Amino acid sequence: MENIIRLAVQKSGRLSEKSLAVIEECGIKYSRNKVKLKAPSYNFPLELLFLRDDDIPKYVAAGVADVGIVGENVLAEEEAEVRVMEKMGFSKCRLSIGIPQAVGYTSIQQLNGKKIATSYPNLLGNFLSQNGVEAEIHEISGSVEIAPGIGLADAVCDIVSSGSTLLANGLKEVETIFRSEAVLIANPSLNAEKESILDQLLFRVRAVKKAESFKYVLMNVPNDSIEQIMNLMPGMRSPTVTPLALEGWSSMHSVLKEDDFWESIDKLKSAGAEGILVIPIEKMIV
Ligand code: PRT
Ligand code: ZN
Repeated sequence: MENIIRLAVQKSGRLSEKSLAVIEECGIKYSRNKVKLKAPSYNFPLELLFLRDDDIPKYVAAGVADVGIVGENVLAEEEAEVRVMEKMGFSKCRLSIGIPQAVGYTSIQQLNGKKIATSYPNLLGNFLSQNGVEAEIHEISGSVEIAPGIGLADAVCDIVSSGSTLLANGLKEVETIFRSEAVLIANPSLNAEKESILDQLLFRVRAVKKAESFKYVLMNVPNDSIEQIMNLMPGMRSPTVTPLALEGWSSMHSVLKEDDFWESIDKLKSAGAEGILVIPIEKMIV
């Protein structure tokens, strides 16, 4: 029985850098030779495999890799049998239908009988049939967005992030059919040893992810506002409060959720907090 897990990440592309950054933040060290497909870690029982993103789901399903990091869009399109263990919170995008800007849009029914170019025939096909639309799906592997402009299709179904690619090609987004982000997937039947390494990996990944969604906050507060501020910032268990040399004031330390950041800061200020310092957290284990 092999006592390592093989983690498939995208060789080069939009997922690569962030996938490797998470591995590094998990304290997993490896040396990479750019021409090689594999990189073993020397301080964690893991080997990295560098693959094209489209191949990751089937390689994980087949057990060539034990785990992988891939976009949900690719996973859903490939329909591979894997377990989704964790949403990674990066490479967020959506799969949308775009039509020429000059064409008015009233409803999805308008796509009946039309030709739609995409690299996602399964996801598009399912969406169209759920909506009772019969359209011709024209599968192309790249530069989907130029298809209407060169007369190859009436519409596109492609990944959108900022929307600027659609815009630059004279298209507008009319339907969102799928929302995606990078996920960590695993083979459905790992042996006990690999499963336990996966647990250790997930523990670290979650600590890194959690840290990213919180900030450490230090501030000076008038003593008679401590209770009010404590209610605004419950912290991990409860905030740390230590007296300042200045009579009537304390220093308060706690954590704040990134999502509520500005709203919380405004409330803290109106409750009398001063000298607010906000510090990134590297790892967070609760
Ligand atoms: O070579 P390999 O097959 O491994 O890579 P790839 O070229 O197939 O994929 P890659 O690296 O482009 O994307 C990998 C994954 O990143 C995708 O499967 C998505 O999960 C995710 N992702 C996030 C994106 C985008 N954002 C994105 N903007 N994938 C593609 N795009 C493209 C899109 O196809 C379109 O051409 O960017 C353009 C749209 O971007 P905006 O910002 O102009 O809307
Ligand atoms: Zn790809």
